[in-house]
Amino acid sequence: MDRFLKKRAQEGLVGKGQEHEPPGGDRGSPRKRPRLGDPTGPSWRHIAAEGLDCDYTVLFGKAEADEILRELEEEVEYFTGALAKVHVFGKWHSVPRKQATYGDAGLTYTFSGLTLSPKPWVPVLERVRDRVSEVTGQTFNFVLVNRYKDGRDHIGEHRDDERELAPGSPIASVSFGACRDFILRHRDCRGKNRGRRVEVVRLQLAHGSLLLLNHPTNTHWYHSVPIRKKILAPRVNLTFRTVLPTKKQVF
Ligand SMILES: O=C(O)CCC(=O)C(=O)O
Repeated sequence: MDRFLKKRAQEGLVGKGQEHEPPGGDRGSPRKRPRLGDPTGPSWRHIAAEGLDCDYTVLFGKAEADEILRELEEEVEYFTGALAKVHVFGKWHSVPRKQATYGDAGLTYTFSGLTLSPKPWVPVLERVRDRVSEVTGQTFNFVLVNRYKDGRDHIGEHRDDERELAPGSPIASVSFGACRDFILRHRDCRGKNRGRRVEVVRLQLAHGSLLLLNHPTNTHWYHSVPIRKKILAPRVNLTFRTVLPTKKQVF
């Protein structure tokens, strides 16, 4: 995906300042949302702000989340070599976390300027994907796995707004392991040209949780998982996406 290029190019430029952000809870407009579908299903919290629409729930209890984390640690194969590096201002740096992609056969996406196919689904990823589909009614054909070995690993501010995603489709972010801060910042409040004040939205993504980033959140808001040096435990995050099928080229 093009985004990977953009996101990776931003790394090293972000994260540091965010360390100084005070910790806190949600600053959106949390409200209970009726359970989707099955009345015995999870209870949802809706987070809303200008152009921001997210839903949060704890989808897996501790025992199941522990088991899934163990399987993820055994089964996921992460990028190595050039795919685990980022080129910023003429220098190569290691990506400050590990990444892998899995998905349906036949899909392709752009990563570091290369056209790649995701690895075929493995059972633990199918299990989480199917549970997310069950509670949301959405289907997903691709997942990006990010592994943070501890609180020094992080992801800089970016939007998941790449052209390869199906327009208007939600992104389902499922987290296992250490609870980490997830910061959302409105696009008008970034950089030198920030035009106005829109309050930052700070979430904490717990072990076994699901955060749905609904349209148009990724149009208006950037998100990040900043450095938190006191966190020593690993975290694995899965973002399930709907990628458009690759157009066949006709010569
Ligand atoms: O680890 C997370 O919670 C965020 C991952 C993320 O931002 C992404 O996959 O685009």
